[in-house]
Amino acid sequence: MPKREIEGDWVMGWPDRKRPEIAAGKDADGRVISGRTQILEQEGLITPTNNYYIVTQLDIPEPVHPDDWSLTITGEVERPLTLTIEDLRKLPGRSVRAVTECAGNDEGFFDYEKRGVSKPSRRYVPDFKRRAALKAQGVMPTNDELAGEMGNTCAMSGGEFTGVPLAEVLRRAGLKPGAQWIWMKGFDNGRPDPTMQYRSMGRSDVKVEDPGVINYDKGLPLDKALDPDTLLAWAQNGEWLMHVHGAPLRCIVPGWSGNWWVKWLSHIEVTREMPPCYHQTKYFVYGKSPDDPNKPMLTAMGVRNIITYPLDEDSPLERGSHAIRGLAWSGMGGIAKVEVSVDGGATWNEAHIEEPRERWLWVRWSYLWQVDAPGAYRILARATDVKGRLQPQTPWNYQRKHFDGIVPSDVVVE
Ligand SMILES: Nc1nc2c(c(=O)[nH]1)N[C@H]1C(S)=C(S)[C@@H](COP(=O)(O)O)O[C@H]1N2
Ligand SMILES: [Mo]
Repeated sequence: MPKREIEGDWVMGWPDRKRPEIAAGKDADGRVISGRTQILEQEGLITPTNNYYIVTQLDIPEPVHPDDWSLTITGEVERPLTLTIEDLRKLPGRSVRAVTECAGNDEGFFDYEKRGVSKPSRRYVPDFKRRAALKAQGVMPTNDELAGEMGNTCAMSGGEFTGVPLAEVLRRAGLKPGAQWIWMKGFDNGRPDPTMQYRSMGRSDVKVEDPGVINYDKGLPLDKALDPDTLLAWAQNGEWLMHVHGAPLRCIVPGWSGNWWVKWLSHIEVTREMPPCYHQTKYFVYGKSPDDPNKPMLTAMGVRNIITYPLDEDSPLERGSHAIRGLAWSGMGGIAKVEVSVDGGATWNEAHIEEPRERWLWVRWSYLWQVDAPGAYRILARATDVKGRLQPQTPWNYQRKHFDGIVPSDVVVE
């Protein structure tokens, strides 16, 4: 056999296959402040921590030594508590494997569906260096540039989180009758950058509210807070949380979009009314237009499903057999069925779903396609979750959150 060189990286002193890397945005000191995952390069279900996407709405706080940190629980509770990491680690814990997905992931596909703009590539990852340069010059990107700033399919990752159920901590504190909202507060602060919202809407001709300097916070409804899989987590993928992912402690809210997963948690206040969090009422909301008076907060994701192979740009394909592959997951836990069509939706075939089928993680699926005739093919895949929900669940909304539509792969076979 001819000996081939292994092209890629040196890992532990040995040549190794090329490994996917995070696309990182850095601050002026070279510290990573944002990141996007190369999910199409991922094998298996768990995204390695150093490839896990990173999104932050405000300024990343300076790290706090875990021994100098504690969590306070106040408000509508019988016994206000102050807990250290060691206190939390003495409680009955659990690990949960779940997809973290930014609410704006794949927002560009809304425009493809609604306005017939050309299909975005799932391989598109924004150029954070260009973004940093524009920001340094104080230049506002154009609407077109804004539309491309989120990237596609790269603000989602799958991880294993270890911590203690939030319900367990609330039980120790003792909820008073009438307690309805669990207000989770991060110790990061800053003034929301209006470009974030312009980017989300894909337009910059709307007045965006300026709340001044705020802390990042969200008010979790009691039901979801008491779900045993909603965690206060100090570890991810078998090691302590990294600072960029919210160390020493963050929330894990499986099935609900990333913005609920409050990082750098320092204070929980239990309230009767929904707390007035800026990101809950002004940013992570549905609504038909910026001045729609009805802007419900985002909660569970819909039914998500993406074809990872073949994509349009994998054309031309050779005649023969191809494993059509993808990932599917649901905001309400578990995928029941995935179907694939290779004739533009005229006929559907059930895909094979690979084990394990965990409720909050994605499943990998595949369908073996035998194609003998050259031509153009439209491949579609649709998922149904264990609650019987089909794609799509989420209608177009002005902030373009929670896209869960069916995106075809249009390929040519030669
Ligand atoms: N304290 C705090 N928590 C936060 C945020 C933030 O800005 N501050 N951003 C949220 C958003 S919008 C997302 S998508 C997730 C991203 O989590 P990750 O960076 O660990 O992937 O964190 C959420 N938690
Ligand atoms: Mo997000």
